[in-house]
Order: sequence, then C-alpha cells, then structure tokens
Amino acid sequence: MTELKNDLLLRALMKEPVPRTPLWIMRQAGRYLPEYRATREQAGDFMSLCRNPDLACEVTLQPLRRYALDAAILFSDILTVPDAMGLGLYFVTGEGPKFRDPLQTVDAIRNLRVPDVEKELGYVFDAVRTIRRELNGEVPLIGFAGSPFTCGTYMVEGGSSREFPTIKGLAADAPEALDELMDKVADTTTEYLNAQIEAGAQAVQIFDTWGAALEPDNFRRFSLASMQKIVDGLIREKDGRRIPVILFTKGAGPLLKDLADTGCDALGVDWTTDLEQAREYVQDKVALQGNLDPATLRESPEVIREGVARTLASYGNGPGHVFNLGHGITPDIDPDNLGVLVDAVHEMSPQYHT
Ligand code: 1CP
Repeated sequence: MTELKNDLLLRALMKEPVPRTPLWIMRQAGRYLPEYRATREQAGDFMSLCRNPDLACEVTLQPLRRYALDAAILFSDILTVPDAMGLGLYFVTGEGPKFRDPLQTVDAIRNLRVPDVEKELGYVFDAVRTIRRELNGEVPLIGFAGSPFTCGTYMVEGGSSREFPTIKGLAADAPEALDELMDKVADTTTEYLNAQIEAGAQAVQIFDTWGAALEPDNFRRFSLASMQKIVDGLIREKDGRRIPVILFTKGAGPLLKDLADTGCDALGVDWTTDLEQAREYVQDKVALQGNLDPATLRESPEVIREGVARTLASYGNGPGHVFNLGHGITPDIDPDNLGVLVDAVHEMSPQYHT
C-alpha cells in the first residue's frame, strides 16, 4: 500500500494533535461544479455515473483538483443500498430519488431480503479501488452509507418526504415491523461498509439526515439502535491503522450525548448546535466535524471568512476538530466561494493547535 502523504483527517478523527484543522466538504463532488455536470452528462444520468467506476472516480477527484481539501469522499449515493435490496431506484429530474417498489405493507417488510452485497454493489467497491489507485496516497478516502432510518424513510415513503407519514405511522402502529426493517438495513449496511473498507476506504461516515425527525425515544429505538448495530459490526483496523467511524445525525442537538456513547470516533454537527456546546454534550469522548451553515457560501468573501473564524473559535483550542459544513453544499454555490472558505481554514486554524 502507498504511504498516506496527508493523514491530518485520520489524526484529527482520532483526536491526535495536528498542525492545522483538516477539512472536507459534504457533497464536495456535485452539481455546483461545472466539470461535475459535464461528466454526469457524459455518463447519461446520475445512476449510470455511480455505476461507472472510472467516471465515479473522475468526479470524486474533481473537487481535489480545485481545492486544498484533506479527504476525498467516494462518489455514490446512500440509496444504492435499498436499490440493492430490490426496491428499484430511479431519479425524476427536479423531483429527486424514487422507488418503483416501495415497502407499503408489513408483509413487504417481512419478505425483504438481505442481498448479496458483492454481487449487487460490486460497482461501488470497484469505484473505491479505482479511486484509491488514482489518489496515490495524496489524501485519505472516506466511504459512506445512509443510516437505516434515513434509508428507511425513502424505502417506505417511496421518495423524498417532509413529514414522513408512512414511517411515523409504522413507528406508532407496527413498531416491531419497523424494528425488523431497521435490522435488515443495518445488516446490509454493515456488510456494505466493511466491503468498502476491504476495497480501500480509510474512514467511513454514516449519514443520518432524517433520524432527528423522530421524538427522542423513537430516535433511540429506531435510528440510534440501528447505527449502534452497524458500529458494533464494522472493521475498525486495517493495515495497522484505525478506520475511524463518523456518525452524522442532522439536527441531533442534545442527542449528540447518546451518539457519543455508540463507540464511534467522531460526530458530525450541524449549524443549529454551537461546537462549544457540542463539545460539552460529548465530554470530549469523540472528535467533532462541522459545522458552518452552507447558506454562508452565498455571501461575500468577508462574510465567509467571518463564518470560518467563528466556527474555529467555537470549537476552540486543541485537537479533535474536522472542519466541514453543517450539511451538504448546495448546487447554486459559486465554486470560487468554496475556495475562499478552504483558504480561510488553512490560514486561520494553526493558531488553535499551538
Ligand atoms: O442530479 C444529480 O447529479 C444528482 C444529485 C445527487 C448527488 C450529487 C444525488 C441524488 N446524490 C448525489 C451524491 C451524494 N449523495 C453523495 C456524494 C459524495 C459527496 O460528494 O459528498 C453523498 C454523500 C450523498 C448522500 C445522500 N443522498 C444523502 C445524505 C446526505 C445529505 O445530503 O443529507 C441523502 C439524503 C441522499 C438522497 C439523495 N440522493 C440524491 C438527492 C438529490 C438526494 C436527496 C433527496 C432529498 O432531499 O430527499
């Protein structure tokens, strides 16, 4: 294996000392970049892009050519897992992801099978191997999956949702069926992430975008418990290095306390919780990643720099911070504005690591 030239991300995720705060950006490969839109066009559509290891590698590397980022993140989607479970993922332009066969009954959940991950998702592991080879040790590669609850919302509702009527109905009327769904997706996801790690992912993040839409007790029963099951089943060391696990529940707030007790290495934090407060919640048990509001990137360079300064100051001194946005970068952002943010993190963060 090639020696890693920049391991700042892995060190920060382990709360080891670093000379400056490392950074990557959620959704760093995506529609705000003209070169991404051109490659997607070349692929034909989004899923064809995900299924083509060379083109998925190309879009993974695009943001690294523009910006001094400290990690690459695999280009794929969280919904490849439900797709592999037989639900038939497709995309409608302007409407986002949809499933041809959503899980509309308790029987459909009972009949759901844990798939052969190598067979159904081999294209993802091929992409991971291709990206690792092309990265040539410049920065680490982050693998990822969705949380079972977040994937479950799309599997049950059949697409994006704001109110989650069907899955909340299951939580109220048939909670054992929802437990069973969470278990099956957790088992599939554990195998899926372990196969990404075997293929070369050097850290993994679980995206729990919708878990905090539940009441706290239901968050713990369905979303937290299923992420705990995954954390317990993951490969945590490979080639003599720890494989850090990051959990990102959007809007977690005080639930960060519960998330810190799962045995993960780091937690993503969104902008509705100050990092100073988040540090208190987790009692320095884990590293923290975040948390500038992505809306800041629509503002002037001065406002962006102020946002970076505030975020770094909010975490304060010492190791254990990975700079990121509090959620994904949106398609309307001017790529130059992300450059302002990246330069500001490089310039302003060393003072917190003396
Ligand atoms: O038009 C296009 O090109 C498709 C847009 C797109 C992109 C660029 C989708 C469809 N997925 C992706 C890539 C993607 N999705 C990544 C790539 C790696 C990166 O650079 O970060 C990742 C990590 C995701 C994760 C993802 N997909 C999440 C969790 C994170 C989050 O942002 O909340 C969710 C909820 C999805 C579902 C999904 N896939 C695509 C869209 C537009 C959505 C969101 C739909 C919704 O809001 O309900």
